[in-house]
Amino acid sequence: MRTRIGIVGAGPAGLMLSHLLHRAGIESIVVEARSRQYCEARIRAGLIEQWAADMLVETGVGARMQRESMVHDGIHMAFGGALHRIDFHKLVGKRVTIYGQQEVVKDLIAQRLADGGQILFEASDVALHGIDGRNPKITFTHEGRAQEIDCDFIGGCDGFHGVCRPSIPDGVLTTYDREYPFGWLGILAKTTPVADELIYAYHPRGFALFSMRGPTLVRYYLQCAPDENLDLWPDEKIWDELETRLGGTRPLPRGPLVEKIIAPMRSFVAEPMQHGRLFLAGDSAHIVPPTGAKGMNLAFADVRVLSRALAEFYRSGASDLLESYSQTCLRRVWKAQRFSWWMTRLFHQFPDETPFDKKRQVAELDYLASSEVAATSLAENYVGLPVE
Ligand code: RFL
Ligand code: PHB
Repeated sequence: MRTRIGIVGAGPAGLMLSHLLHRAGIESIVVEARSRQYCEARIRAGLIEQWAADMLVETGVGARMQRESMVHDGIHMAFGGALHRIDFHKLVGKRVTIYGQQEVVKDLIAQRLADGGQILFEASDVALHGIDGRNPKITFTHEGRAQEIDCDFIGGCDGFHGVCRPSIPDGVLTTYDREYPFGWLGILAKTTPVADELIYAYHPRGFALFSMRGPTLVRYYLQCAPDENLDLWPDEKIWDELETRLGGTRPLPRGPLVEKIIAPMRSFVAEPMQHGRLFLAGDSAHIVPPTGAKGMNLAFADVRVLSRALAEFYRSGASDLLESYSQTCLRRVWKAQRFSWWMTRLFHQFPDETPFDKKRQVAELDYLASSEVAATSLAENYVGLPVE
C-alpha cells in the first residue's frame, strides 16, 4: 500500500490528524491495534476545551456533540465543607464542553469512513522502518496477511504504550517523568448528577471529583493508592467515601455502577516530538495527570499544528513548519504540564506533606475562592490557552 501519511493509532490524535489532513486534500491511512468496537467503547476523557470544541464543529465533526453535550460555564471547588464556584465565562469569556472521548472517537471514525478514509483495525506486529530516510514504511499483519504501507511521513499517534516513540534511536530523546504516589479510582454510574457543573474536592481523606456524561450518567473519581485493589471497594463503600470527600453538604444520588477503574497518575514529556520523518502526537509524546483535563485537548493541539505543517509542505515544498513542529507543540505542552501538576498538587493529599504544607494548600484554595485575579489564572488555563 502507498499513502502520503501513515498514521499509527486510532485514538483522538490519529483520527483527528487523518480528518484534518483529508480536509487539506492529503491522503492518509490509519493502522490501529484494537478493534473498532474497542476504540469506540474505551472510556477516558470527558472535557473539551472551547477552541477544540470549536474545531470539531468547524471541521464538520461536531454536530452530534452540539446536540448531546453539556456546555459548562464554570466549576465548583469543595473544601472546608462548602462549595466555591469559579465562573469561567464571567472571568475569561469562555466555556468548556462535557462530551465523552469515546463519543468524539465514534464521530471521527464515522466521518473518516464516510469520507472514504482507510482505518485498518486489529493490526498486529506494527513496526516502523526507515524513519531517518525519505521513504519510511509501516509493516504489520492485518487479516492474517503481512502488509506494508510506504509513505512520506509517519504520524506516531499510538499513545503512551505504543511502538512509535520506542522506534526513535537511543540517545535522541530526552524524557522528563514524574510519577505520583497515588492513582484515581474512577466509576461510571447510572444516576442523576449531584450538581450542574463539575466538583473538584479537597478533603483530608483525599481528592474527589464529580463529573458527568449525560443527564443520567455520572463519572466520579477518588484519590486512591497507585496499586489500589478494586476488590476492597464494594459499591456502597465508594458512594460513602465520595459523599464524605465531596463535603457532605448534600446526599449523592446513587445508582448502579457500570464501570470501575484505577487510573495511574503521571507527568511525562519526550523531547523532541519528532525524528526524521516520524512525528509524535498526543499521549505517545506526553502524559498529564487527569486533574487538569488536558490530555485529549493536547492531542488535538498537536495534530492541528502537524496537519498545518504538512499542508504547507505539500502546498509549497517549504519544510520550516515541519522542522519547528516539536518546538511549537512543546510550548503548549509544558504550560499544560505546569497547570496539570499545579491542579494535582492543589487538590491531592501527598504522603510526604508536613502540617505546614497542608495549611498552605488550604490557604491557596481560599485564595482562589476569594481572589478574582487568582481565579482568572485558573480559568484561563482550564478553558484552554489560545492556540496559535
Ligand atoms: P490514545 O487515546 O491512547 O490512542 C492511541 C491509540 O493507539 C493504539 N495503539 C496502537 N495501534 C497500532 N499499533 C500499536 N502498536 C499500538 N499501540 C497502541 C491504541 O489502541 C489507541 O487506539 O492516545 P491519543 O490519541 O494521543 O489520545 C490521548 C487521550 O486518549 C488522553 O490524553 C486522554 O484520555 C486523557 N484524559 C483526559 N483528557 C482530556 O483532554 N480531558 C479529560 O477530561 C481527560 N480525562 C483522561 C481523563 C485520561 C484518563 N485515563 C484513563 C488515563 C480521565 C482519565 C481517567
Ligand atoms: C471526566 O469527566 O472524566 C473528567 C473531567 C475532568 C477531569 C478529569 C476527568 O479533570
